[in-house]
Amino acid sequence: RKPAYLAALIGSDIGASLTPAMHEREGAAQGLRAIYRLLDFTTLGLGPEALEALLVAAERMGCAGVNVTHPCKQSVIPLLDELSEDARALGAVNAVVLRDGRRVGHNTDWSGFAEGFRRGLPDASRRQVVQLGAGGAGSAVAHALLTLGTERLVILDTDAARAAALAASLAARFGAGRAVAGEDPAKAMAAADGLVNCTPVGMAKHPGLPLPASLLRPDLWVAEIVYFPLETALLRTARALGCRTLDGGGMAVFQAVGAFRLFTGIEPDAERMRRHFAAL
Ligand code: SKM
Repeated sequence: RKPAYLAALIGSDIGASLTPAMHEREGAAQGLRAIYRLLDFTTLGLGPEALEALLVAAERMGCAGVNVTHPCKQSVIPLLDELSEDARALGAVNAVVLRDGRRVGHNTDWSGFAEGFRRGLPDASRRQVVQLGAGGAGSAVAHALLTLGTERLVILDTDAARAAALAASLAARFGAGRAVAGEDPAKAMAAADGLVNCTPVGMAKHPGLPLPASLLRPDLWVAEIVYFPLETALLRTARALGCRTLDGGGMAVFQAVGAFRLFTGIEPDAERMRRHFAAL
């Protein structure tokens, strides 16, 4: 009999997640009996205070690990035995390895974005980058960009205090001046090599552009983290102008690649997982 691989995603309203299919398909291709379940607070009729009960359930079922998503990426931390260095720095966990009665938290969101970027825009200059959105996803993407060598990251958010708080926390970790909260989008864009959108604008429920199209130029690269739909209005507009673009699929796939590696100890075939994602 093939070895079993059990995992789960814990979060609210996660019915449309493509993560289970990516893990199960890759697991099967690696010769495992892979089952990846959704533990959805909404469909279970539970509140987020049930997080610990769901973690215990996953452990008792023999899950090798769980991904956690909204609204649990911070609230899971006090329930863990250990954190990876990057998860601690980010203050956010999206992957928990369950082994020998211990729970170890990791963050494959930032490493997923970084890997998608390296592959998708390998030689793009990332010295000066404008980032729209300072929420949870934005904090992972900013960590990735600074790790990839961005010298100056200008963060814009409709909530100026949130942009300032993220910039301050990044500057404390990566060095003064490497991340700043911007005020004037036109000024920030004039000096930028690239733009990354970490706001929900562009999703079906939030249509439109996250900044005026007049601020785009053909020599910019433009990256998205939205992947429902893969082609947002921003990417369409940027591509029509001649910009190089990176869609949100990279981060979605490579967070799963990283989690699969952590949970199973097996090196997944990233290209196969990417092809599978594209076919979903
Ligand atoms: O961090 C990821 C998580 O690992 C999986 C996920 C999903 O499948 O919806 C979303 C992100 O939060």
